[in-house]
Amino acid sequence: MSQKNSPSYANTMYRMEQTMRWYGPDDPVSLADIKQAGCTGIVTALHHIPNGQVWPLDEINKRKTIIEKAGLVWSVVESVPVHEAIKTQTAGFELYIDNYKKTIQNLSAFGIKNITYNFMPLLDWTRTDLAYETEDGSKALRFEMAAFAAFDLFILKRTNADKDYDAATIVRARERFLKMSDDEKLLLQRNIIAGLPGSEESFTIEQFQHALDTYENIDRVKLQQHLIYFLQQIIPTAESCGVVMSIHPDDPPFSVLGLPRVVSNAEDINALIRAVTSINNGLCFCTGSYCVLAANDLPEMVGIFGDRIHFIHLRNTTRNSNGDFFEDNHLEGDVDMYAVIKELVKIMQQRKCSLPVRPDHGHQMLDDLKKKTNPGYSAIGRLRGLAEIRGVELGVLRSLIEIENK
Ligand code: DNO
Repeated sequence: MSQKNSPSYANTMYRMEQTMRWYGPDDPVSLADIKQAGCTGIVTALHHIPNGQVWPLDEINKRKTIIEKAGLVWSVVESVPVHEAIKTQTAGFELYIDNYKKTIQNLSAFGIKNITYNFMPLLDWTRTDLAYETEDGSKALRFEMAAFAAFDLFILKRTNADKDYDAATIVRARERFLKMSDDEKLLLQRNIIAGLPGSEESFTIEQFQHALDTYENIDRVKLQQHLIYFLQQIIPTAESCGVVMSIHPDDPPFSVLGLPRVVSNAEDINALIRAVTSINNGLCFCTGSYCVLAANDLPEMVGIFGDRIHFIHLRNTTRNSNGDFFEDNHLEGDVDMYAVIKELVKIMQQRKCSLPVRPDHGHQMLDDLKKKTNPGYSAIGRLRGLAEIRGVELGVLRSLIEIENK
């Protein structure tokens, strides 16, 4: 913003802390690239530490030092994964909770105070297609219900899977499956269960069938109880170290493969807040995930839960009546991004703080189409998304200032 055009008080307003996810030293997108995109913060995790183990102080320090040498800060941890035993409350879960607390303390010792996690059974985020060609030739991530049901019914062959789909979806799934080549079936299977970037679990079909059995007796109510128990244990530790915990919503926000979901809408969030009222029990507000449920009113949710939104993923999705959705350009799709950003800007002024925001995913486009990229995490698509978001934020801020001064 040029000095001449910007009123000086605009500089006193709180703005988004611009961040990007970085998968560590092997990420094809470098810290220097992220800096050039205009970010000041990094969102990362120690993906090499096995799920459930304490993150050692020296490993945290090593990662933090690399980030700071590049002139950036480690703003958010995404994610400290929650061990499956904690979700199912099976053998060893108390020990894994203790380990989780120690990891919170260790991160806090280095001034890293914002931790994201999710409580999705077995799979983290799920898509059927990682290279869906959009109108302009760029590639997006997509969830196609018929392909997903085809996997469930005819590849995984899950018991009673047919009860989870309506008749029309089953017909579409069968047609879809019959037209798939063996390679396409394998790719679909890999997309769904072999783990997308950031997922800490990866399964073969046999392993997955076995893993599904661990949820045989766990319904929505039980999973919610387990999440609340986990929060009751870890939030006092987070509070005593000044760490905020941000839960990522279910992606997609509905039951998949018969697995229960507990963080999909405002009602789910309210249940967590009622049980553990501390503000450290917070949210990662992921617009692209919540938006897939048409009933979720995102700007309203920001207004209601604004005091406990500690981290924001801005991403857009376009859905249709078959239950499909694809990740659209950041300012196109079903998320009213202007309205969401406007609410966030207001919340930041009320709370007198900047909140870390990352452009969540982006299309694979331009030069990145020729490169090997982490699906959703190529540089140029995210750069485009961030630039658009930042432009909307500036417009909102300036118009709020003008209204105030009229
Ligand atoms: C996908 C991400 C998720 C997210 C985790 C948080 O791109 O939004 O993998 O990091 O669910 O624990």
